[in-house]
Order: sequence, then structure tokens, then C-alpha cells
Amino acid sequence: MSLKPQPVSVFGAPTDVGAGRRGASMGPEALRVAGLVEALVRRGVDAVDRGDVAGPRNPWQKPVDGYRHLDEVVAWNRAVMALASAELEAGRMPVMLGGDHCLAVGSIAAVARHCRATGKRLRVLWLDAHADFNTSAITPSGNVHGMPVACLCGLGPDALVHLGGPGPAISPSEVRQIGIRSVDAQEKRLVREHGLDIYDMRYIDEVGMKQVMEEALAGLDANTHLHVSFDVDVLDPAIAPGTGTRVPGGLDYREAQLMMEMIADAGGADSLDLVEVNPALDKRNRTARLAVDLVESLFGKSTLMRD
Ligand code: B3U
Ligand code: MN
Ligand code: MN
Repeated sequence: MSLKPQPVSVFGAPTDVGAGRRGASMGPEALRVAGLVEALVRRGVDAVDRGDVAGPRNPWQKPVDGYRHLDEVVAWNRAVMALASAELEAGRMPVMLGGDHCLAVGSIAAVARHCRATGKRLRVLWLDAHADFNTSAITPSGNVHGMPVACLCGLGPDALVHLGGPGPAISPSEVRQIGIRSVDAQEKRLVREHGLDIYDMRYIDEVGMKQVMEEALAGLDANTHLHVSFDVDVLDPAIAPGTGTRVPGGLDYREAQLMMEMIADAGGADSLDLVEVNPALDKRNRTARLAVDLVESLFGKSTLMRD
């Protein structure tokens, strides 16, 4: 399948209300400074920057009933969902710059609703060190960025589970998680119970990224909407230090490039989250620049004649 030539709308969601460390709120600007939009335009993509959605400030409070900042998380996700929905309806690919990963509830709720309205099938590629499948009952932190996949699958507070209409937004069978290497003890039980399809680092080591991507992308057709949720902590901290929850043993540069190239070869993504870039922890915007490099590959950049 060749890359779909679709117009792109980039927007920022500058908040860290779902995280346990401050700084992901600066992610959108870091990605802009690293030249994300210009890189897409250079590739011939009709890409526009819609600016940032707005939401409440981070009150920096302790968790209440297992959630930190739930009201603020809901408000930001409503804003993300509204703009992502509008762009999808206008036939444009939303690229959401986080912000922390709790914001994927809003972007994927929008995508799931769009799929229901248009009769499309949905596939979500969740690129992450973490499964993000905690609930308020089992979370070790109360941070909602550790819960978005569970919320989307119906395990979470009503305001998030039903964000895009009567939930759940998605089913675990629509998700493929890649790069996972940090799952909390009770979260492990939950992902097993719900049958999440997880390509963890051990599996990537054993069979290689090529086979992992062949499996994760199997069964896609022209009627499938592919959403890529790219948490930069999937990358090894040695190459991507600018993120809040670094876990050793992540994807190296070549694995990450191949992953993106194989998504492009399969037709490319129809919507994208680019989250957890934390410039406060970065070195000279290295992580944002690497993310832009990888997004270029996702949009079909390749070394030789396939370009
Ligand atoms: N699983 C842990 C840590 C975590 C999840 N996602 C991130 N960190 N970024 C938790 O707090 O839920
Ligand atoms: Mn995540
Ligand atoms: Mn993560």
C-alpha cells in the first residue's frame, strides 16, 4: 500500500496534568522548534499548524481517589477531542503534540467516533515503554498518563470512558502495543485479563523489529484507520533523554526508524499523537529533534530509491 497523500493539521496540547513530573507542557514548542511542520512541508505534505488548544493550569496536587488532577485531565481531553474531531471531519489528519500521554484519551476518542460514523475499522499502535493500563484502584502514582489505554477500553472514570459518546471508545483487540518494558504488578494482571496484544522488548529482541511490525500491521486494509500513539519513552533513554519516565532497554535508533518506515510502507498513519517530550529533562532539544526525524520516516522518508 502506498502512502496516503492526506493533508495534516498539527496542534499542541501544552499540559502535564496527567504526569508525575513537570515539563511535558513544553513539548509542543520543543517539537515546533525542532522543525516538525517544516519537515512535513519539505516532504510535500499539506501541513498546517493550528496552534495550541487551551486548558486549565496544572494545580500540582496530590491524587484524590486514585486520580491526580482528574478535572483538569478531563478538560484538556475535551479540548483535544473537539479539535481532533473537527480536523477528521474536514478530511485532515490530526497530529497532536503533547503534552503527556493522558491526552490520547481525547485524540483516540475522536478517532473512534470518526470510525463509527464512517464505517472504518480501527487499529491503534501504542508505542511506549509502558502499557498505560492502570486504573484508580491499582495505580502506583495516581498519574492519569499511566491509564489512557484502560480508560479507552472502558476501565476508568465515566468522564473519560464516555468522553466521545457512550463508551468504551475502543476494544483491546484494536490495540497493538510495541516497546513495552515497564508494567506494574497489578497492571500486568489486567492486561492479561483483557487480552492486550503486547510486543514487549523481549519479543523485539527475540524476533526483531521487522517481524514485530509485520505482525502488528497484519490485517490492515484500505478501510482501516491507523492511529499511532507515539510516547517518546519507547525510545532508549540514551538517545531520547528528554522524557519524564525513562526506562532503560528501549528501542535503538535503527529499530525506531524501521518501525516508522514499515508503518509508512503499510500506507502510513491516519492520526498521530506525539507525546511525553519533556524539554526540561532534555539535552539541547535532542529528543524533539529525534522525534521529528522519526516522524519524517513515518511520512515516507527513506534513504534510497523508495523515497
Ligand atoms: N505505570 C506507572 C508509570 C508510568 C506509566 N506511564 C508513564 N509512567 N509515563 C504509572 O504511574 O502508572
Ligand atoms: Mn505512555
Ligand atoms: Mn511511557
